[in-house]
Amino acid sequence: MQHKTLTQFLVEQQRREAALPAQLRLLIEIVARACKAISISVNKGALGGMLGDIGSENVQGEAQKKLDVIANERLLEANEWGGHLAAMASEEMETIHLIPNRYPKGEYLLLFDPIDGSSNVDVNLTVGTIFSVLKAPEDVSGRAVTEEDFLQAGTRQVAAGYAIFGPQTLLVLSVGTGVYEFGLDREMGSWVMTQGPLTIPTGNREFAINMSNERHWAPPMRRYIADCMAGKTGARGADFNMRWTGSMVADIHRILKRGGIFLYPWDSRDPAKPGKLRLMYEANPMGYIVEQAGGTAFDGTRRIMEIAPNALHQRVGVAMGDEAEVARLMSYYAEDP
Ligand code: AHM
Ligand code: MG
Repeated sequence: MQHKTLTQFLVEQQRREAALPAQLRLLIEIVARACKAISISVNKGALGGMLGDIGSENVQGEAQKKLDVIANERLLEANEWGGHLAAMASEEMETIHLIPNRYPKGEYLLLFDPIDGSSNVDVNLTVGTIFSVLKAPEDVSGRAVTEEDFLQAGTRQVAAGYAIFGPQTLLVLSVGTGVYEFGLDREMGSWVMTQGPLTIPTGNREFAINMSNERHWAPPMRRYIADCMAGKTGARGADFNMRWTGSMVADIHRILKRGGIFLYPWDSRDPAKPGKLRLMYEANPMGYIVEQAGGTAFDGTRRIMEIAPNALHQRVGVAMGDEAEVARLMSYYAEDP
């Protein structure tokens, strides 16, 4: 069977009635190409001197891995010259990255987490690259882009996706017309569609959470997990299974394929950090993918994609996946706000 390439898919999207704009198509092709380069670096590991810390901290105060920095550079370099972007923002950079004056400025804003799950890099477990695309305000062609231009709700995303570097390298993407998966064919050097549109299977009794934080969670979160843990004789009347990879991309990918719920909830440790995950680089793009696949994404009080951001590196509580499971958790929060 002849498989469809990413390029063919994007051309088809361009020919639809609600056409994918040419600049957005170019943007996705370039991000996908950068993800190929990142995949090569990830695969080289120790043989290419890719492992370990670089000895610096990022804006979040986290130790930066060599691959965090390399992947960040690959994405910046690949996306500077095409004329499709007004600016970029990254989990690994304190502030936004402007397009150099020597290149034309485009209509879009690109945000990314270059290596998500980077604590897994040195132990050869799955990591990924997450990206989110917003439209720049119309007047940016005549002025400098600012951080405020990026502070748009997730509902304004025009595309989002992730590359996952696991046993296979895959690209999972939505341009607002469902979620599609592409595998990296290393012989051809191209992304080839392997599945889509993806729909989250319902009813899988599997949750993903870092249980070691239990004592810090809010009461409704503790109740939800206690019910899952109680087994057949408890409130849920069923046994649940648990999985936690330490890479959001891997946990969300599993949920897209076989269902369940992913949780990194609000916790009480640091009032300035309502959760671990970042709204703009993790929760919004993954929320977009999950909703496009029929799931729900919720922060404890509201739909994640409706949050009006107040800072580029803002953190947020995250619950996403199977709509029925997220709805149940939402009802616990509503009963005990
Ligand atoms: P990172 O982007 O710095 O790698 O951090 C995000 C990761 C997520 O992929 C994952 O769900 C979470 O952090 C794991 O956290 P923990 O170390 O508490 O298990
Ligand atoms: Mg991350």
